[in-house]
Amino acid sequence: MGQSKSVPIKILVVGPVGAGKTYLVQSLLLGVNSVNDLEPTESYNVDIIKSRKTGFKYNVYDICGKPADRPYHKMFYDETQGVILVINCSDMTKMEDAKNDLDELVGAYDLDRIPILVVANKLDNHGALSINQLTTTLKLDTKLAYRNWWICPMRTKYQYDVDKILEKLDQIVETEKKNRRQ
Ligand SMILES: Nc1nc2c(ncn2[C@@H]2O[C@H](COP(=O)(O)OP(=O)(O)O)[C@@H](O)[C@H]2O)c(=O)[nH]1
Ligand SMILES: [Mg+2]
Repeated sequence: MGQSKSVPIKILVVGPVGAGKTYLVQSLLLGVNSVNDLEPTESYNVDIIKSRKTGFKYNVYDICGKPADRPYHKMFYDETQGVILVINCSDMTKMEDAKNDLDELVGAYDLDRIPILVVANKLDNHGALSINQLTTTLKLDTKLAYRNWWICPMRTKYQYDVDKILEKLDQIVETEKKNRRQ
C-alpha cells in the first residue's frame, strides 16, 4: 500500500446492491449523522477520505453492485491497493451475488495479493448472520487463504463501527508498508 502520506491509496469498495457500500463510504467521509438519503449508485463514485489519526489519504472507489456491471469491475483494478467487500449479513437473497463478487476478486490477476477487508454489514438487523456464520457461508478462510484479509463487524448507524473500519484500513496500510521493508 501507499508509501507516502500525501499519495492517495486506492481502495475499491465492492459488494452486492444494497449491501451498504455507499452508506459506509459516506459515513467514513461525513460521519454517520450527516449521511442523507442515498440514491442507488449508477456506475461509481470516488471520494477522498483522510484518516485524522495517521494522515493517510484514501482514494475510495464505490462501485455499483449490479451483477450485470461485474464485467466492468476490471477497469477499476489497476493500482488498487486494498479492497473492501461489503456484505449485507441480513439478506440471504444476495449471498449468491456476494459469493460471485468474492470469486471475481480472488480470481483477478490484477488483485493478486491485494489485502481484502470484508465488512459484515447490517449486523443490527434481526436474523443477521454472525461473523462466524458469514465466514463459513462464504468459505472466506479457504478462498482468502493466500492473501492478507480481515473481517469487521459493521452497523453503519454506529459511528464506533465506522471508526473501527478506518482504524483497520490504517493498520492494513502500516502492516503492508512494514512487510515491504523487510
Ligand atoms: N439496518 C441497517 N441498514 C443499513 C446499514 N448500512 C446501510 N443500510 C441501509 O441499506 C440501504 C442500502 O445502502 P447503500 O449504501 O445505498 O447500498 P449499496 O448499494 O451497497 O451502495 C440504505 O437504505 C441504508 O440506509 C446497516 O448497517 N444497518
Ligand atoms: Mg451504492
